Amino acid sequence: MEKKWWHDKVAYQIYPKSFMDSNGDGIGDLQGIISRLDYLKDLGVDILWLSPIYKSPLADEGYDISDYYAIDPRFGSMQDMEELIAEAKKRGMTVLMDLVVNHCSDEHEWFKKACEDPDGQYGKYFYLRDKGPEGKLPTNWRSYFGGPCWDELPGTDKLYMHVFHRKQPDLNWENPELREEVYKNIRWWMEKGIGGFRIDAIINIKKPAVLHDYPADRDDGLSSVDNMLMEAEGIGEFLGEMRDKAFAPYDAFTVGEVFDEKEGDLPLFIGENGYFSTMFDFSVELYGRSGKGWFDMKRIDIDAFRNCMFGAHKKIGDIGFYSTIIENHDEPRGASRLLSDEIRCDASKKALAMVYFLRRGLPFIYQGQEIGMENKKIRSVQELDDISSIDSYQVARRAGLTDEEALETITFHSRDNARTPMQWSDEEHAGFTTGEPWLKENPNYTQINVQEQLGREDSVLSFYKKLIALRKDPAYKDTFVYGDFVPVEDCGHNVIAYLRKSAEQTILVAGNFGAQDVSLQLPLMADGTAFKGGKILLDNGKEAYAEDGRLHLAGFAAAAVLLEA
Ligand code: TEU
Ligand code: CA
Repeated sequence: MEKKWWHDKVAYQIYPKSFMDSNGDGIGDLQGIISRLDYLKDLGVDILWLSPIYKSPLADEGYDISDYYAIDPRFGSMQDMEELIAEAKKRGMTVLMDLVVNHCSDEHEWFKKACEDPDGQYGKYFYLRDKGPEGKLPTNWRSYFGGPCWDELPGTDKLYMHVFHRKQPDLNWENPELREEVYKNIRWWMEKGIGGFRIDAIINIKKPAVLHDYPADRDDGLSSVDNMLMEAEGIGEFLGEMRDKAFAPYDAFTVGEVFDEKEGDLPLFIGENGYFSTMFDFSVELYGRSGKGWFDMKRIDIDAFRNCMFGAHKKIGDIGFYSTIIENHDEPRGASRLLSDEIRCDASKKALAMVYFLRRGLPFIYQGQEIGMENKKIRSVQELDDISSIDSYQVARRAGLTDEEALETITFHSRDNARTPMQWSDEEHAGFTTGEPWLKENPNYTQINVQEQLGREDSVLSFYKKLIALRKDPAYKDTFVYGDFVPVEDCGHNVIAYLRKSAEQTILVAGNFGAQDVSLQLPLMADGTAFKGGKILLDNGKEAYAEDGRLHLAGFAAAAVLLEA
């Protein structure tokens, strides 16, 4: 395998609106990020992915872009952005922008021009259709955020398609002129000195040749977008072209947000000369999904988490590298989702960090994860900001859940959980802003915050630092980056264990997520004999030792162990 500059890096996702506010308006901004670059450098991360900061009405918090060449004034100016890129570079870090090109904003000038002249040049940038008899919509697809995928094109008698919110009209990738506009924009940003892109919702850019109805799957008479995605063929032509014309000339690092790729497509996406450098492993995010809606999702536990992880590695083998996560800006906090109330503590948060971080793949940390931030208790639907949660709450109510039941289940999955302000200190508003934060902070900031954990040797934050240092330690780096991932299949209830194996080394990574001590049979060496013991490279402060072919883990213990013959 050809080695790439990014293979041994660690990435960090910043949700700018909630990271750090520099001017007291309650909204995080670029100067705020710049002021925390030393913190990120000290943590040990290399790649910084910024959720969108382009000009936007923020209907979907920036995933609705009205100008791809401008910074939204709420986040700062282009000069601030240039300063951020330069300051990051000074510290050996590189910045990724979010590429949101399945759709733009209905406030983008392309869309405004399409409204003025639907039959003209810009009409072809979108999916426009005539209304059918008696107002029949062109298709019965249900948008991700609820309601039909079609709305009236303002000032005309036509309709436009949006698979997300109505303020996010889908761009027509069949139009070569639109594609060239996208590539031009990518090159423009690469010229500014960014390292590459995280690529939003990309699977949605390809629609079937003929747009038509599918059988309704809820009593709203609509049908999930998934059906059309399954039918759509040929996305590779677009993605290959984008790679060749926009990414490759700059050796851009790209990470795809790819849900629902087709069976067997993984090599095309992230294999040798794939469309992207890497893509996220979303097996946890997909676990327990239900066609009925969020309210019907099944909760994941440690055993199911282990199955997701092992399944993903089986699927990818050595085709390429996944990017691994336990949370992001669309998901519950990993510590709340994967650790039930009974087992959630600092030790299990560290164990969770260890077992996902030392997998084969590129680890991404989502802001606040490194201090163990948790879901926020939301008491009423009025507290919700996220459009997706609000819709999902209504779906749950219509399905017959009481207000209390609907709130409980929706707020567990709410995207707002990850979007509460970063908890910097125990000062008012968690030290995030001197004003009123745009989204209320999690009241647990008085206990969980960066300032408290920074100097404390046994904090979750200190553990993340050690983990990053271990992964980059020249003595083990090749094994952690390129070594095989070998699952320990029968490790038992609430335990996750696997080997990272290179020609020279075998490192066992194991976490016990239960309160009881466990003793694991170590796997055999290649020659069929037993490993005698092992050197603990890192543990989470709970007792762990390898002896006579077994690994002993106290309750909630986790360790990375270099096995010794
Ligand atoms: O998310 C896309 C997304 O969450 C999914 O709807 C996905 O396309 C679907 O599950 C496929 O099965 C991205 C962003 O991360 C999110 O914040 C945005 O709201 C969304 O795209 C629209 O830009
Ligand atoms: Ca601000």
